[in-house]
Amino acid sequence: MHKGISAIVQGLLLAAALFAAPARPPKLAVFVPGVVSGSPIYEQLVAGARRAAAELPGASVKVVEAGFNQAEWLGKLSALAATGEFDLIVSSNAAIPDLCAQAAASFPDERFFVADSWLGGNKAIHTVLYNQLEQGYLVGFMAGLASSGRLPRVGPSHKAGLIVAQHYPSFDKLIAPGFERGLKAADPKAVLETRVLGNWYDATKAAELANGLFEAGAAAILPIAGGAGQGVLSAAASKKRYALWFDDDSGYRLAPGAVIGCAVLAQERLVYERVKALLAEGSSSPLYGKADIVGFKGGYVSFAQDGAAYQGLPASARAAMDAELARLKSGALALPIAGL
Ligand code: RBF
Repeated sequence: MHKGISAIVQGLLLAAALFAAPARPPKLAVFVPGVVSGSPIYEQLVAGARRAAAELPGASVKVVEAGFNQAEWLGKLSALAATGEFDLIVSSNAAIPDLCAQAAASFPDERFFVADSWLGGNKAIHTVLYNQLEQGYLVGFMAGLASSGRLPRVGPSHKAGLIVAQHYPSFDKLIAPGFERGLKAADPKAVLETRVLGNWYDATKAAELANGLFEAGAAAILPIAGGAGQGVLSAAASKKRYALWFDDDSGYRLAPGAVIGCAVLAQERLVYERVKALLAEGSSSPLYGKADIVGFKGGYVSFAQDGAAYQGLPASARAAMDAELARLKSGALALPIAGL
């Protein structure tokens, strides 16, 4: 009897405590593997996290720029998890889920969302991969219009280039193969040359590599090099050739006339949506452990057609691109991926 009463009293006290406990406002950390400025994919990462937080009363966002020394990333990520302060650590790129898995082994209560990456089966981590086979294809096709001589600045050269900061899974398995497929769809004779820069910030060296490729005949080049990509845009402008741009449509404004295509990721929207869902569902959200893929179909990968340079291209070239986009939309052109 005595025992029974005390159990009831304890139960009531617990219920009262749970009921009265104010929900602590969520705390978010954004781990930027690099620096934000100059990398549209990271600018969108931060903007998406901030938009989600702005809609949750009292929520805060701490942004940590981990810099370009990748050897320091695990230590910096673990230090963030070790504070135990953050409901969720948000990040982006193919190298990050492995580091999260290591940090989660030491700090099992921490939760992670990593965009632009692929890892399933870890209950502390949710990842979403973009279909970058589609993204690469879209600007590769524009490069092929240039290399086949259908655009004003250059005759048929049947050459195009990629300048990448470093090799990594989503570049090697999706972006580069997608670009090459698009290139050859528009210009079956085209040859693709790839140059590796060695870092994500040296715009001067990127311009030198681009100049070399342009001198060897490349009609158009796509940089995948973060802030260093600006060097490729200035080389294209000064050589009167073409460049493509990735992740947002800022290329059209950064090098007017030279950038003829921007393949856009809706990273801001994705991060906003997933962060909101994860914070609402809490640490046992069924999204943790899941690896999703998003792409052209949901509007997460697209081709920006509103740039002045794109609008100024010959109508026949724009019609060819329109037809390609229509094929992708209808499913006549399918570029499925199964992960990384
Ligand atoms: N993309 C950037 O725009 N800026 C960067 O600093 C950057 N650093 C990266 C570092 C690593 C280790 C990896 C794997 C990717 C990096 N990316 C960076 C590429 C990014 O994840 C994405 O592939 C490209 O932005 C193309 O969508």
